[in-house]
Amino acid sequence: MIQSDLDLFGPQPQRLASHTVLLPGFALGEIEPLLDALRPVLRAAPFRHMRTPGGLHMAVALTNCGALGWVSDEHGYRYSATDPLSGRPWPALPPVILSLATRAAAMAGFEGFVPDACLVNHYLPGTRLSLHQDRNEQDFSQPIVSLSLGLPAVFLLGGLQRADKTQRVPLSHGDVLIWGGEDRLRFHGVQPIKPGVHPRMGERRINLTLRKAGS
Ligand code: MD6
Ligand code: FE
Repeated sequence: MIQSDLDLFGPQPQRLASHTVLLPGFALGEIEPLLDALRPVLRAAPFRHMRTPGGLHMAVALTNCGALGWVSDEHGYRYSATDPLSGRPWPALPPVILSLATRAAAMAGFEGFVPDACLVNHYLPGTRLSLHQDRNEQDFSQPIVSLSLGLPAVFLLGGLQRADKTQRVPLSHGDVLIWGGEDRLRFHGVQPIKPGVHPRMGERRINLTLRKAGS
């Protein structure tokens, strides 16, 4: 039997909602350059556990690169131009990461996406991210581009109300998820990461979310 031509190009984009697109394995051809770019970022701005405004320790460890970084403390959630740990600006957004985000966004129909913030989340097995909306950015007309690395996760894609039912979306190493438009304010979260060791990344999941946070 002759294989369908489509199969020769690897997994195809999947539309999960009207303005939500999963690009399976989109980053697989550039993992090493991405990791090379991430290493100096993590040296300058190490992962840390921030506190929620309610005083709880966040299970996910995080850091940022780009002009703006997402931070959380007793005053609330917001974007800051400086790393509260060092008092210095966040490390610059590496060109290879910026390029990946712009290309992925264009594939999903968001031409001209230029992020100014990259939130880097670190999950150990057992870590989850509870259902939330991303609404600290100035301009909700811009999408968010999310890159998954390491251990697989189940992403929960909800609706515009917290109580809406959620879709379970498996995310693997190298997958890129883009969402915007009318999906931009959907509730979402990550189920607890299953124990495991990823052959390249070890016992962790790292997720990069690229946003246009400022105006
Ligand atoms: C994560 N991601 O996948 C957490 N937010 O680790 C997010 O919270 C997220 O992946 C907005 C858009 C895409 C995302
Ligand atoms: Fe989010």
